Amino acid sequence: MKIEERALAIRQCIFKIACYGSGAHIAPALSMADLMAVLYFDEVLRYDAKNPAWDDRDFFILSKGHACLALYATLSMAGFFDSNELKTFTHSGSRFGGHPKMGDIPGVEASTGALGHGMLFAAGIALANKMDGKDSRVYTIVGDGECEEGSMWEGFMAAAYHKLDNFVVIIDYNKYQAMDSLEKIMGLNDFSSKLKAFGFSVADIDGHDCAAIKQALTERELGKPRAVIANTIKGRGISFMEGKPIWHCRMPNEEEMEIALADLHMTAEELKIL
Ligand SMILES: Cc1ncc(C[n+]2csc(CCOP(=O)(O)OP(=O)(O)O)c2C)c(N)n1
Repeated sequence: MKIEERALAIRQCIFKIACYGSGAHIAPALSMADLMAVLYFDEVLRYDAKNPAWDDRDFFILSKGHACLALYATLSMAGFFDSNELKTFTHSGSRFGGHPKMGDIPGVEASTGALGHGMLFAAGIALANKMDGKDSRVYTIVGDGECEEGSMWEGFMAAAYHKLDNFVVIIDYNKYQAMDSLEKIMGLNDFSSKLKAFGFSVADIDGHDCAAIKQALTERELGKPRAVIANTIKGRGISFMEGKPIWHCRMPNEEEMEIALADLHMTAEELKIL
């Protein structure tokens, strides 16, 4: 399967899971689908779905935990668990809640959802792996709005200070946060020069261009952590959600559902099959 088709399959799966549950963050998950496709299906992340605790694995941590639909969709497609169980998303007693929980779900390496923590946790794992002489890498996806948390900049400082060249931070730069644009709430322009000043090696790319993503994720500079600024569109793949902050956490009505299905190249029947 071509990597772009994988990304579409992830988007379809995100939407299917959301329809089985409630309170789903669809648009934040759609924005990072191409990043997940390349990470898990284009020979970037080293993992063994049948042995999730494999000692030599790379780590992926979703710092913007509210976008867990993208993580659940990807992990199920990679074979970490049976996708059928995703039908229980957000149901009482399900291990698939609205934010990912470590220990409950194979492949979930950290419990996230409180913004401003996952990235630092990931940096800690990268530091520990380095101290242990392991060559594994640690990848994390953070939100651009999440970067308004002060803790993020402590993490960036620490990653550069410890020369974590096994650490890759991907900023899902979709220009929106919960209910409005980043610019209106607290503009954080020019991530690139800020992170370079902090000591990162930086790539600034189109976050929906799979070839560019792969190149940005695989290049590294000795002694420097890597930042990939992925310019994305929030809600990418469902026309009426794209770049519309109101869709941060909202389900479509009946009419909108038809448009969403057409945009995702799915029938109402296929929607039910997980
Ligand atoms: C510490 C903390 N404060 C507030 C929230 C509520 N919240 C959930 S998502 C979100 C916006 C996140 O924006 P961004 O990081 O840009 O992610 P996006 O969904 O736009 O990709 C907020 C404020 C939270 N989860 N954690």
